[in-house]
Amino acid sequence: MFGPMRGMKEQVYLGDEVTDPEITLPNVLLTDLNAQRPNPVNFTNRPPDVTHYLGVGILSNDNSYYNHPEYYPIHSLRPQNKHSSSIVNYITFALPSVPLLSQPEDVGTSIFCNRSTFKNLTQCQEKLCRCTHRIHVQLGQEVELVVAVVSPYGAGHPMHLHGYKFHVLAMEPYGPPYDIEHVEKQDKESPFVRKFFKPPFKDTVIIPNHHYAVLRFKADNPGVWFFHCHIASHMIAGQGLVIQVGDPSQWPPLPANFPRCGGHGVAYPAPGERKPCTGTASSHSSIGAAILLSLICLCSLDLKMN
Ligand SMILES: [Cu+2]
Repeated sequence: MFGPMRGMKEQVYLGDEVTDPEITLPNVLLTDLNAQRPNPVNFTNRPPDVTHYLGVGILSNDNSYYNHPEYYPIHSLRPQNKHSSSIVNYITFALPSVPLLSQPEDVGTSIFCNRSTFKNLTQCQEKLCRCTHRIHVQLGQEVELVVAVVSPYGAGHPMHLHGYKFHVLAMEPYGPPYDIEHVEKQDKESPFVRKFFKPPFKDTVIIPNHHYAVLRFKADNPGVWFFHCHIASHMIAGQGLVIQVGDPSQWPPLPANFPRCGGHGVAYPAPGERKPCTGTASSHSSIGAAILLSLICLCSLDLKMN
């Protein structure tokens, strides 16, 4: 059952018809609600094994995928015409060219990055930092994600985790400055209040602009799991990361004859045959860029012919 909600001038319940123009609809945050079922994992009021602070949003930096420094520089565009980079902790996610889960032995470690890779993350606010963003947790750890929306553009983001459901222990607005360093400092100096009694249990949570959410799960499902914004354009533009749980030796074996890179759904390897992928995230993107460039050239030719 729902009780009276915050911000109301009078006691109003969900489903009531509100006719008084003086009464504004309240903000109902997810953590105002209770889970209907008992917690699958009985978290008590103790710190998790590991906490990751993740600032998600949109950033207007010098993204070379959209702008050319000479012919189409971002600083020559009106603010409303500027392209934006999708980010988590200022990093734009790049899909790897090799499937991380089924061919970890073919993945070069150089494609990965995270917050600690960059000595000075402020550089990513000016220039694009694009790589396969990964955080690595141990199998069985209690993991907490403190996710804050840091965009200046007023958008919320529906963040979705593959492989798990998580408990939403907290969700609140926070004040400026709107960056993840500020959120982390606040939580460490005066920890955000966590709700351990019947916290909502979900696999997607919409985090409003300039709010944080505290998500917790037990990392008992080994593998590599995508955590991303579910707005398709944000996801494709790089608003996500992968959470690697455990090491490949702890992951379930592949089914027999599982397709390898180079034969997805078409060609299957002979027994014992290996088809290692070649290339990296950047070379993969170069191929994409070459295709895009070819299309642009073809369009230009077509225009000239007409
Ligand atoms: Cu988004």
